[in-house]
Amino acid sequence: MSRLERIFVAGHRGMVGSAIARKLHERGDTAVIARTRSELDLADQAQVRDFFANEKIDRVYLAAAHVGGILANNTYPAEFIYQNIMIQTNIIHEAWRGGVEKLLFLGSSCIYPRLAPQPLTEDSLLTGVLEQTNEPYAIAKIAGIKLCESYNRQYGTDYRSVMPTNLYGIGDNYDAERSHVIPGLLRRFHEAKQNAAPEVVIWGTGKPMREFLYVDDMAEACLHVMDLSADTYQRNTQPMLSHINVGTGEDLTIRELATIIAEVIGYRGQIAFDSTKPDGAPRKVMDVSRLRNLGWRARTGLREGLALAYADFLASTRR
Ligand code: GFB
Repeated sequence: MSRLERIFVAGHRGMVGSAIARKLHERGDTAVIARTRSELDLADQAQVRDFFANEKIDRVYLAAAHVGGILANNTYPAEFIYQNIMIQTNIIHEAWRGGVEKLLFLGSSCIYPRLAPQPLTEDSLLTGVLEQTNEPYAIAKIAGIKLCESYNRQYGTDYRSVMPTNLYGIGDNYDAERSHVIPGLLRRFHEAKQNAAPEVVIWGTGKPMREFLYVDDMAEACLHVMDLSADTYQRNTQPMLSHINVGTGEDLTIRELATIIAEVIGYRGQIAFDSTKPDGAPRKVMDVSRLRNLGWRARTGLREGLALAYADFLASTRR
């Protein structure tokens, strides 16, 4: 019997990593390798080196990252740049040393300039100034893309990068302060409904526009991109442009999002805005034509995804 491919999912306890691991388990034709933080500290180069030297890994999904919403990014910039640069550099370098030929690095739409033309195309990378609230995180993610490109150029590896739009879904972080807008608002509207509060306060002006992708769709996109042949992938990217956008291609205002979340939860009070909190980028909708040309498109509609996310939030309060 031939040996099963050994796939390392870095970050398998995070929202995206756990969704990727679920999909790989469902397929059942590979051996999924995962380590908790206490078993393997990804910020520790020696530990990561030993891991790749011993485990004979064939492919890596690099979904481990230090993530958070706009306020967390703005408040703890050192954590965001340090943790992410350490984790991704250790994994990419030691994967290469350990002979891993294929790796998929997960980035973010915040790599693109704050005022780049919309929808955001892959080639707008490094054409302008970044959004201030998450510049350190974005710089780390840009470095990750450039690590992959550089190892491909110099060492002939096949390391690819996917840039997701804002993600949400099962396994999200529902912390009131550190979370992204969807998990943050699910909690706030839920608590307001429970307490019969007359209004819910949303951060910022409500005018920024965002695109949202359900995490299971993201995981499917990751497997799809990883599995493309090198020929197909390179034909649709360029040697100097190794990253590819993942999203729905559709966005809405934060005000509209809040209204839908209120409906999903069944909250009937008022929605107010706290403009002392940052808005962040005015808009960041993805051009997803490259990924569509490669045969993938998102399946989960926003209302459907929000209902699933709300069910997960309710389950998380019981965990
Ligand atoms: O989701 P979020 O933190 O991500 O915020 P970003 C999106 C928008 O929602 C911002 C507003 O305009 C926020 O001001 N917002 C309203 C809220 N109420 C809330 C709330 O209760 N919580 C949160 N978090 N936002 C992040 C980056 O930016 O996007 C990360 O900081 C990452 O680095 C992520 O790239 C995808 O889209 O503004």
